Amino acid sequence: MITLSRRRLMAGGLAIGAISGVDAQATAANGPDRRLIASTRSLDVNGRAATVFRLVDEAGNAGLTLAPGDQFQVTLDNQTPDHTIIHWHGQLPPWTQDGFPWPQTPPLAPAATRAYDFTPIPGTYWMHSHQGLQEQRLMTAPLIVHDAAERREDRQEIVLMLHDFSFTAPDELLAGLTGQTQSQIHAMARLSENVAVSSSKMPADHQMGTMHGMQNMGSMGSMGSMGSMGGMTMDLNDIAYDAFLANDRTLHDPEIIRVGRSARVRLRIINGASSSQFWIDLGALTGRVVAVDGHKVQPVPGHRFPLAIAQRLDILVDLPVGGAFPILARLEGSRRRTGIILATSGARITRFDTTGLNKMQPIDNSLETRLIARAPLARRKPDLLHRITLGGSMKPYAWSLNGDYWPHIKPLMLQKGQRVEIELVNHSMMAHPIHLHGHAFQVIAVNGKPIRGAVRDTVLVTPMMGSVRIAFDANNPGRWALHCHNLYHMMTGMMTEFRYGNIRV
Ligand SMILES: [Cu+2]
Repeated sequence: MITLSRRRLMAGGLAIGAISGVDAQATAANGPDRRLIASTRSLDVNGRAATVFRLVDEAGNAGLTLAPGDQFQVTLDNQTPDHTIIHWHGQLPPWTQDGFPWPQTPPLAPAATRAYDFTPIPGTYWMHSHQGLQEQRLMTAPLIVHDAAERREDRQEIVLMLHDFSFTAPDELLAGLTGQTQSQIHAMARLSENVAVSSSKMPADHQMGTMHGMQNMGSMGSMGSMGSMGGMTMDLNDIAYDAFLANDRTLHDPEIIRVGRSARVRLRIINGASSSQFWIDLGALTGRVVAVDGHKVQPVPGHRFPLAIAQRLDILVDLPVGGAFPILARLEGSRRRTGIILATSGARITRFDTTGLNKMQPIDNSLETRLIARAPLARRKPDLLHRITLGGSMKPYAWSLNGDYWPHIKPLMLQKGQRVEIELVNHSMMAHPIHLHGHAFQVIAVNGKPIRGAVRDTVLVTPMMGSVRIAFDANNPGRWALHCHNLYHMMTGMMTEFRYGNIRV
């Protein structure tokens, strides 16, 4: 089904051409209408071919890059054999264009198209499927929205997208975690796409027993690795992946990006992994973090920064001399790594192993507590406070919010115009990157300590009673998901809904 926007109709013949798919190339050159194609492709990983998804623009480039002032006027064309729905992660569209499979916004059938039209916010964003486990099969891509000020900086822009990759089918990975059969997994995947059921009780066949909170400290899964924090162990890395990809390549055969001597670079780093968190390691270079999740912050200098699942970092780097400079993403709790190489002309490029010498610590909120928003929320007392407890365990493998498992949740209600605060408290042994759809929030406290932190869309809540408080203005009426962005946590229940009071469902 295609809805013609008023703008499209006014744009006349060329735009109509794009909608019927006749002349998309010419239209792209002449107007803001863009095509985004979801399809499959073959990807070579470690010398072995895998069939994965892709999201490309009309020129075949991954994702979308919008110029300053461009409207997000996009026709999504599903050329895959499966239903799909694409979420514009971090963007603030009307809820019916958010790309979440609510009953009112069902997934897109094979061979169908759907038109989108909203005003994007500038910065480093990304897009990914919100259908089943498609994200793990690389139905992900960058979504870069330029602003005029960044253009004037005249920096070389380098997008670095990270993935975790397995040759094993994602539903088998999930089955391996939960101990369920594939048909049970398929039933669970269907549940996750359905309407939230207003119930705080799990159905009998999903009863997980008393496994919330810290009672399960002794029964960790065998697949995961562990880190230690204050003498206690925490869970990391639920899945043993076959590879970690930086712009679709491993560190054995990395992307080498040519830069000028004393180049001025803006790295736009996107953690598009399904279940892996990294330390970004600039090696010999020093960078300045100037934006997180697309939102500007006061610059923070450094050479190693944590990056939770779904988060983004904009880092400015000025090369001091010529040479080859690896930009590494090092898996937390592991020696494994991926990355790209920046190289000036004639630089000797050494080979890098996909495992490093040192095992990395778990990522933490050490950067978060140093961030200061360039455009903070106005100071205001909250009208509404929701406390959300993060629970779950590796065995049995299931994750919850306030003890409820999606879709058996009670929507959290809010009203337009309210200042809302959410206190996220993590009772589990694992960190959770929590993402709120449709709103940019400010981090206002970490572990009980107030900060005037970053504005962003995904925040890490550290394990073992770690807490984060976020605030946002309820200015985008609709139904909105809040969930853990670890795909396997979301799929086993760690999702809920924020619903504005006047929305008909
Ligand atoms: Cu989680």
